[in-house]
Amino acid sequence: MIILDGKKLSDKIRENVKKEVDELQKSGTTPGLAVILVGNDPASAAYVNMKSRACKEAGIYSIAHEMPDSISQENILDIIHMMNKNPNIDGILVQLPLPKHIDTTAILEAIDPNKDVDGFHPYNVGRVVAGLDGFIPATPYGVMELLKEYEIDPKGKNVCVVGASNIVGKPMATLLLNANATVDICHIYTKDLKAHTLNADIICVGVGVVNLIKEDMVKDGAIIIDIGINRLENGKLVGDVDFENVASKCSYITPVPGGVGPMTIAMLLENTIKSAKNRKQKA
Ligand code: BQF
Repeated sequence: MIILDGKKLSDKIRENVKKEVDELQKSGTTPGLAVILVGNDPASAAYVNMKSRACKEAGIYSIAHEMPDSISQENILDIIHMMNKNPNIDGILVQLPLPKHIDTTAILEAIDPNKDVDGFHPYNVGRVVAGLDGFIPATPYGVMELLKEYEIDPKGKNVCVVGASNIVGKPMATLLLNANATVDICHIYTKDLKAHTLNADIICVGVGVVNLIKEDMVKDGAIIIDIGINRLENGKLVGDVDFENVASKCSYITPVPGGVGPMTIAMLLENTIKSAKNRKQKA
């Protein structure tokens, strides 16, 4: 069993991003990221901090717009319109989830697709589905880079994606399909999850259920990608896979923490400099 070390690869990618930022800066372009955080969910605040810190380390200019839960949709849209117009901002990211009184789709659709570094705007979703160049959502993008680093080619493999969110599951399935895998997408209404996971050469799971994937659901030698993030009562961070019992059965597995999570941050930085390069090219 080999650990897919996302921390190690993310460090490598972030070093490379830093070098590219240096190059951009020498030619007069400083990449910029705007992060919008609504409300006071501690997990969301922690993710935003992580992203801001990563930007700073890489030499990317970042500004966090923090606003109370009570903010109106119009006020959020105003900030987005401002950031759309701001020539120093290459990427705009709205930390999800948003409060219930906010229409998330309306917010995501307000972001200029050329600054949509999270890749959640329908324009980029469509481009990625069509196999065209566009912003790829950071988490599934990170998984694909992790597979590439360990020379795992999804082509012709049976992949089971568990979870069908717009942020993780659907784009994950899309990227794997584009890489010529045969993809099952499972979700809460799936009748026999185990039948799907047992058939899989690669399982990608991200639903937020502790120990959802147990050893009897995994084929010998399978590759396990754990995208789940759960905080236990004792403060410990775990994924959706019963790591202790599953690890010995599989050929490769991602740990939590230190697997897919750090890759998410690294790919956000990649998307931000991709946008900055596009801006430079247009100038
Ligand atoms: C690690 C996220 C659920 C809902 C909204 C490193 C992160 C996590 C773990 C991180 C996540 C999860 C992010 C580790 C960003 C990934 O060492 O294992 C980094 O910061 N993430 C987010 O922005 O929104 C979420 C999960």
